[in-house]
Formats: sequence, C-alpha cells, structure tokens
Amino acid sequence: MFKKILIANRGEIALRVIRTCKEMGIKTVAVYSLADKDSLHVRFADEAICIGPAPSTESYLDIPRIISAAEITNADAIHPGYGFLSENSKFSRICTENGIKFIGATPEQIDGMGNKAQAKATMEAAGVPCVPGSKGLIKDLTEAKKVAKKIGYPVMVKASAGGGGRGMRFIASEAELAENLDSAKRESAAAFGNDDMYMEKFIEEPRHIEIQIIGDQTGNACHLSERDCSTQRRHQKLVEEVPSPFMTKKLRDEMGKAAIKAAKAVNYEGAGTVEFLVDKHRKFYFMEMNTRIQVEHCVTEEVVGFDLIREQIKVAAGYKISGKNYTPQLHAIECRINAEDPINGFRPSPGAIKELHTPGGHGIRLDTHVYSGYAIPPNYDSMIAKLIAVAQTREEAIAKMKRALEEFIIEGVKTTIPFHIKLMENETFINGGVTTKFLEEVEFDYSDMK
Ligand code: MV4
Repeated sequence: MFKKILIANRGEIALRVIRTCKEMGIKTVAVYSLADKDSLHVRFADEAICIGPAPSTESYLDIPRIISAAEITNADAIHPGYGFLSENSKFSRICTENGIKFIGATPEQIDGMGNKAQAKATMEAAGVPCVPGSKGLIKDLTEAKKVAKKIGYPVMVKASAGGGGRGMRFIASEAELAENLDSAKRESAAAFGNDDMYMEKFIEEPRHIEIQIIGDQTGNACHLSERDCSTQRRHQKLVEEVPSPFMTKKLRDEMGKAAIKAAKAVNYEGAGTVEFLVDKHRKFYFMEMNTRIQVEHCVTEEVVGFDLIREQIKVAAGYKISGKNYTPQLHAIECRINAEDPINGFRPSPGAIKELHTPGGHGIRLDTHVYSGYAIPPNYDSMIAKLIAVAQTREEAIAKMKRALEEFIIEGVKTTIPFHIKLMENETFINGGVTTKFLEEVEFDYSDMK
C-alpha cells in the first residue's frame, strides 16, 4: 500500500481524499495556491506545499510545480481528484516517468477517450450501442450532406476534441447544415486547436444516465449501478440520483453489461464512468467515458455502502476487486450547492461566508470545505458543498432533502439552495419526468421566498 499520497486538487474533493487516506493510515500532502492558504485541505493534510498564485494555470494546472512538491515530500502516489489535471494524459505520463503512481487512467486511455470520434469507434467495435451517424470524422460538406440524408434530420455535429456541449450544433434540415458545420468547426478550433467533426442522429429529449464502473489490474471490471444526471443547466449538473427514476431492472442489466464491455475494451483500471443518452423508448447510446472520480460519486457510495476513493486507492496499489455488480437497495439524491445566484441567471457569487449552519440528521451527508468566516475565492469553480440525502424510497429522499435544504443557512453569498428547494417541490421532478431539456424550459418563481 502507498505510504504517502499527494492530492493535486483543492476544495471539497481534496478534503474528501484526505479523509479516506487518514482512515487507511496513509500520510497526505496538500498542495495549494495563495488563494487557498486558509483552506481546510491545507489544515487537515499532514503536509502542505504552496505551489503558486491564485490562477490555476500557475498552480493546480502547473505540472512541474506539482511533481516537485511530490518529490520534495517523497509522495509515492498522486490523487488528481476531478477537473484540473485528472484527465491530462501528459500529467499521467510524467507521474509514471517519475516513479509516482497516478491514481487514474493511463495516458493511452485518457487520449483514447478524449478523442470522441475515436472513443465512439472503439465502443462500436466492442459492441457498445452508439448513436447512428458518420463512420468516424466527416471530411467536408458533401460528405456531411450525404451522411445526414442517410440517417435523417434532425442531426447533430460534434467536435471530436469536444465534450460537455462545446463545439456541438443541432441541425434541423439541410438548409442549416453548411452554416452550422462551419461555426461548430470555428468554435472547436478556437477552444481545442482542432476542428475535427463527426455527425450523429439527434436524440430527442434524452436522459443523461451514467454507469459507475471499477476495474482492477487483472482485467476484471464490475459496475456499481447508474446515476441519473438529467437535471442540468447549460451542461452543468445540478442534481444527481440513484436509482434513476426512469430505470428498469432490464435496462440496468443491459446498460451495466454495455458499460463493462466498454471498460474491458480499454482494459480499464480504477474508477470510471460510462455516460449514456437514454431516449423515451429506453434505448441507450454511448456518449462519453470519464476516466476520473466524478463530483457525483457520493450518491453511488450511499447506495452501495462503500468508499469509492478507498477502492480507487486499493486498485491503484494492485488489489483485486470483488467483481460483483450492484443493484441499489436505497435511494440517494445529491444537490450541488454553488455560490451562484439562481435568481440572476446563476451568476457567480464569491465572497466571505458570514454565517453558516449546516444540516444534519438521519440520512444526510454534507461534503464541503467551507466554514464560517471562509472566503470563497473567485478563481475557481463555484461549487461549495454537496448535500446528499439517502432513504428507503425516492419519495422519502426528496422529503429529507427538502428538510435539509431548509435548515441549511449560508449568509454572505448567494447560493443555489433556493433553486434546489423549488426543484424538490416541482411536479415534474417529483414524478421523475426530468429530461436534459427540463431546465431549458422552466424558470422557478422565487417571490415567496425570504
Ligand atoms: C446529444 C444530444 C442529442 N442527440 N447527441 C450534450 C453534451 C455532450 N456530451 C452530448 N450532449 C448531447 N448530445 C445526440 N445525438 C443531446 C445532448 C445534450 C445533453 C446531453 C446530456 C446532458 C445534457 C444535455 C443537454 C443538451 C444536449
């Protein structure tokens, strides 16, 4: 087992990893930027190294500084958390070259899944269902017209280097094709330095359902059931839950098998997620594979009953997994609490927390790095807490979540708590009818809230 792990991240996930390391008897090293010198991950780690100024390009994204911090402190592994360097193939490679175990995917896996057209081809070859579309990249407008005619409008063009909705266009008819293909290419070139495009049939009002997988170094892989992440706004997830209210036993079995095929096709080691689009007929299609621990891993932990960070560390150290697939026996919901103002278009609201009262009680988990007096820096993402409710049924989990949200007091900054309270009262949400289109269409009325 590792003796000392450096956590190349900040915020709640850095704290989350430190907690598990402590329980496992592993020493921890925090790295931090000047903006985070008063953060809890710095306080709770055994050692802490300042790696630079506030901008992440000069701190949490600066590979040489992080490697130096690991060498100075003699860390034998690095946990990258999510975001930052967690899916950076260069970082994964450099860790290995320096004799430091990267707790995540290999450079080949990261690059293979980062190239979306290639990832899709790999999955198709492995027998994972994919959205009908172009075989690989589309060369030019002539080919785009031909493919679109064959699969039928509406279609989508997607950037092969993209993800999370960037460099993606909806195209209703041939008349719109040339212009949209062009603007998608320009957006992708500017964002990723690459304008490769592929085409897919448009799936109407899909649900976003992902399968958590875990693989070990012996080539074994299993799934830990699904997470429904359909409650998104502008490709930002706000709520995740398991089981999906749309799930059936048969669909879970099929999606679980497909996700394991996906994992085995790339010899996947560690924790990963296979994302699917699911249409109203419960047909599912591979969308992306994430080669990291995700923000929403906690809902899975609550229904399967074990610590996913611990499993990640064990697998990285060479331990075998049990190989058992999981069916959720409980219901868990997570609300992302962001320092954003839902009344003003979710505008970021950094600043000092003047007063804090956190919820608790039966079935409530709160993962957060904030405390009373903590100043939320404006330099990083705005998520400040994850509130998780777990209960026997979905109905009870919603009631518990609403109760916990109502006793959660954060003063000094605006948060997404009022949004979540409205959501827990919303009929479509209560009925399990949320698709990825839902938040594009509703605007909650907050006038009755204080
Ligand atoms: C789609 C789609 C409909 N049809 N692909 C958005 C993010 C990117 N990873 C894939 N996305 C979509 N791809 C086809 N062929 C609809 C979306 C989509 C979406 C997907 C998941 C979660 C939220 C979404 C919001 C809008 C569009």
